[in-house]
Amino acid sequence: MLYPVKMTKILEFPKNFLWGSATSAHQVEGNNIHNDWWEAEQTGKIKHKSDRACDHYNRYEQDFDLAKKLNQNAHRFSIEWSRIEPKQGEFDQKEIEHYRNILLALKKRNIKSVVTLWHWTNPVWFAEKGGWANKKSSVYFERYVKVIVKELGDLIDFWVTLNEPMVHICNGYLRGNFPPFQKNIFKARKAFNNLIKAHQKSYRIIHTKYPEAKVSIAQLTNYFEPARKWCPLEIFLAKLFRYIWNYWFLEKIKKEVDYIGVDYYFHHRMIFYPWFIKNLNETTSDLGWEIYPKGIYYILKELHQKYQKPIYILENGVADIEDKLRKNFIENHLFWIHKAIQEGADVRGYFYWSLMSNFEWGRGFKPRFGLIKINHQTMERKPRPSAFYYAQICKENRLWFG
Ligand code: IFM
Repeated sequence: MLYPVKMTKILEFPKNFLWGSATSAHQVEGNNIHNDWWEAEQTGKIKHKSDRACDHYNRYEQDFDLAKKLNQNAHRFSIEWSRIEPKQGEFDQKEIEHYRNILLALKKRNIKSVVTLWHWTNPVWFAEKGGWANKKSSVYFERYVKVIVKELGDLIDFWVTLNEPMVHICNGYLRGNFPPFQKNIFKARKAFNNLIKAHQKSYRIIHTKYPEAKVSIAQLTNYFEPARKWCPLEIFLAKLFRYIWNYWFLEKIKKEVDYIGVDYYFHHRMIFYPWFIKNLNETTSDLGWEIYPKGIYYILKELHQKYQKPIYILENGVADIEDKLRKNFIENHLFWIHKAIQEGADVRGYFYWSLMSNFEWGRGFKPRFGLIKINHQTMERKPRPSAFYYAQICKENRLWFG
C-alpha cells in the first residue's frame, strides 16, 4: 500500500544574508515627549497613549541580548529626531551619546545596524512650522542629518532616510488621521515634494562623508492586481494604484538609492464596482489584514526588473496575539522570497516587524506584531514560540519548507 509522502524542501538563502527584525523609536522607546505624536496623544487627538511604550530606551541592552539569542545578525531601529533636536537648532549631546551607545551595543554583539532617520514623528517645533508642508522643511531635516552623519555615521551600516513616506502623506495630509491631521491635497503635494528633497539632500550628505554608504528609504509596497484578469478597467486600476503607491516616490529618487528597501503587508484585488478593493481574505491577521505571501514574490520580481539593485525587506510581519499565524506567515513569505531570489532578484536581507510588540500608532498596544511578547505593566520580555522558529532559520540561513 502506498502512503502519501510529505516532501520537505530545504531552501538555502544567499551567503551573508541579513536576518533581523525592526522597530521604530516612538513605538518602543517610551516618553518621546518632544514629538508631534506625543502631543496628539496628550490632547486626545490620538486615542491611545504611548507612555513608556516598551521602555526600550532603558532596556535596549536586554533587548539586543534577546535578538542575539534569537540568532539575528542585523537590527533596524530609528533615531528620534525630537530627542536629538528638541528645540530648533539646539542639539542634545546626551541623546546623541545615547544613540551612540545603542550602536555600540549592536556592534559589541556583532549585529549590523540599519538606521532609520525619520519614522513618522516630528519634533513639536517642526510640526508647529507646518511640518513637511513647510518649504524649508528639507533644510531643517538636512541640519539634523548633518549632525547624525558627523556624530554617529562611523557606526552605521545601512541608512534608511525615511520610513514609508506615502503613508505619512496619505494619513497625515489626505485622510487626516495621523498628525498633522490635515485633509488638504495641496499640502499633501507639498509634503510629497519636500520629503523627496529631504531624501535627496540626506543622500548627498551621507555620501559626501561616506562614499561607500548604503542609503535608501523604506517603501511600503502593496501588491495590487485586477480582481478579474480580463477586465480592462480593473487592469487599469491595478496599474494606476501600483504606480502611485509603490513607484511614484521611488521613481523620483531612484538615482539616489543604493538599494531598494521594501516593507510588505498588503494585497489588494482591484475591482471596478461596487468599491475599489475586494480581497478573498482566506486568512487574516488580528487586524483583519489579509495574509497573502505570494504578493511579495510579484513585488520583488517587479522591483528587480525595474531597478536592478540589491533589495532588503525592511518590514514584514503579522498582528497575531495568540501566535497562531506567525510561524506560517514567516515560512510562507520566506518561501516566496526564496523563489524570487532563485529567479534573479538580488534580495540580501529580511527584517521581521517587529522585534517586540509595541505601540501600533493610532491603534495603541492591542495589535501584537512582536516576536517578543511584552508585559506592558512589568515590562517583562518573553519570546513567543514563533521567535524560536525564526531563530532557527536565522541560524541555519535556510528554510525547511513543507
Ligand atoms: O507599525 C508599523 C510601522 O511603524 C510601519 N510599517 C507598518 C507597521 C505595522 O503597521
